[in-house]
Amino acid sequence: MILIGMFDSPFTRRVAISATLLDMAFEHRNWSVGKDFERIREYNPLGRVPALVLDTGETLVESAMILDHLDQVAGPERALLPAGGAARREALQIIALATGAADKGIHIVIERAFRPEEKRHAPWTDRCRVQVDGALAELDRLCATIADRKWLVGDAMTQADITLACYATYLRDAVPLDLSVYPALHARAARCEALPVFQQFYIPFYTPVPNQAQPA
Ligand SMILES: N[C@@H](CCC(=O)N[C@@H](CS)C(=O)NCC(=O)O)C(=O)O
Repeated sequence: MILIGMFDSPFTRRVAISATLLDMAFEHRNWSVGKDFERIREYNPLGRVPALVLDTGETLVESAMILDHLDQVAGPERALLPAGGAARREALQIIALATGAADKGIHIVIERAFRPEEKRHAPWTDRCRVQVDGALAELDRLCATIADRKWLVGDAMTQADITLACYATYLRDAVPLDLSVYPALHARAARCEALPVFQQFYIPFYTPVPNQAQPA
């Protein structure tokens, strides 16, 4: 398999961490959505990352669909998303809120990276910020209610833990925002980020610059 995208993308990062936890090896193409846009479009017509090229030659896009494929290959015993019932519903609810926060955070980042200053619209980014804060406050409340539990859902790490940590770290680095405002969420994300597999796929955030080289 070949995973396309830089690890400062929280979507690419959660795929890399999940594949590694599932013992699935992959080659990596460290391509930027800025300078490598055309190259990425050859694999994903949306020009976004991650894209995962399978050994069959098929290319999967959208991190949720890629993760679904990895779980299918891993089988129900090892899958990172619980198979059903309350555990699956709870994990998906956490993933949904975290995904919404990451998407709104990306709008803020894109406004800054791709629009000239005189064309930026503060009421839009302010609204996004309210939405990010709303989702993180709810996730913090959820984390506070289960602060004594090692993992968010059940007795083992699930996709909810991986996604929450990757997206919270992205928001901290890229928006940027102060996660200590959400202490229970912050503590939980920090515990995941301290694990070797999270560190293996961490790089600091670089604002994408269209058609320009990224720092090494
Ligand atoms: N919902 C998508 C989001 C992917 C996404 O927005 N990736 C960003 C990088 S963090 C990207 O490719 N941005 C470039 C663009 O949208 O032009 C997923 O989960 O894969």
